[in-house]
Amino acid sequence: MKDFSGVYAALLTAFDEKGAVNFDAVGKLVERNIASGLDGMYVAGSSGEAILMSEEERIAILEFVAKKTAGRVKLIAHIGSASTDSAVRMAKCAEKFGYDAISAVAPYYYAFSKEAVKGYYSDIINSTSLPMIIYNFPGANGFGGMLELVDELIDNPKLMGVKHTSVNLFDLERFKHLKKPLVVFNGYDEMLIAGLSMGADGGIGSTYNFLGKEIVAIYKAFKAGDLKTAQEIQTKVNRIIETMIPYGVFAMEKAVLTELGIPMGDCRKPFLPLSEEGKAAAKKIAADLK
Ligand code: MN9
Repeated sequence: MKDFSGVYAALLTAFDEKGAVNFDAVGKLVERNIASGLDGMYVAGSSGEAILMSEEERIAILEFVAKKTAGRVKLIAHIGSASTDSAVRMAKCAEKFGYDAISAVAPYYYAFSKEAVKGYYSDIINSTSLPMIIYNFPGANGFGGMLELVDELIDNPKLMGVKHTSVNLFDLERFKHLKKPLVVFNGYDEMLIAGLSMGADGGIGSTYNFLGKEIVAIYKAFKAGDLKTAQEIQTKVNRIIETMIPYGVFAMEKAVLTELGIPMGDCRKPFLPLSEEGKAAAKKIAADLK
């Protein structure tokens, strides 16, 4: 199996003034991420606002990014949905488009039982030949039983890894020490070196879209055993993330990228447009990066 370790941008989706996907801008962002030295992209996940997009739009993004990337970096397709059937349809498309792996958040909205969530993952995993990276994001859907569930699914040879978006780094470490070695990704960018210290094989993050070079430098320094350098860059990154949080992280990331020359547009409703203060803060972040 491919070596999946490394750092992946959780690709943002650009929208035009009418709110439609702006493929031209998405293409530019793909090129920026590849040029930053990132190992790959995680496509149509939370950061890509996939939850606010139709199945057709998600499939169109998956296809576009695969064609644009053409094998230059690794690609993970997020195909998670509230509906198993929809997730399976998107997983089959990801396989057809040549993705390296699929990933799915637990089904949301209804408080599904652990057995139901287990059925969802089994159905998706059995629908393609691709490896699966389970997206553990308890903050989004309230599903907190993922460690136990992954342990129950561990014998499935296609279960390959976990994207762990949680501040519970004890669980992150435990995912690394189940019956078989899983590939574990750190999900909160502001805690990247903490996740790596607890055994994560890499990270997947939204800020990587504009801080790709810094993230690659953190990862390389950490791997080389230079914790001091890794901490210094993490602190630089975290000063920026701290500024973004009050205004909305995705809207701020889009505004920074727009300042850097890629017109990302607004986030989809019900996200609100970025405030004037937020725009000024984004301008400053972009100016400091230039
Ligand atoms: O994909 C992102 N996760 C979520 C990863 O947004 C839930 C992160 O990159 C965060 O946006 C980032 C800021 O909190 O760490």
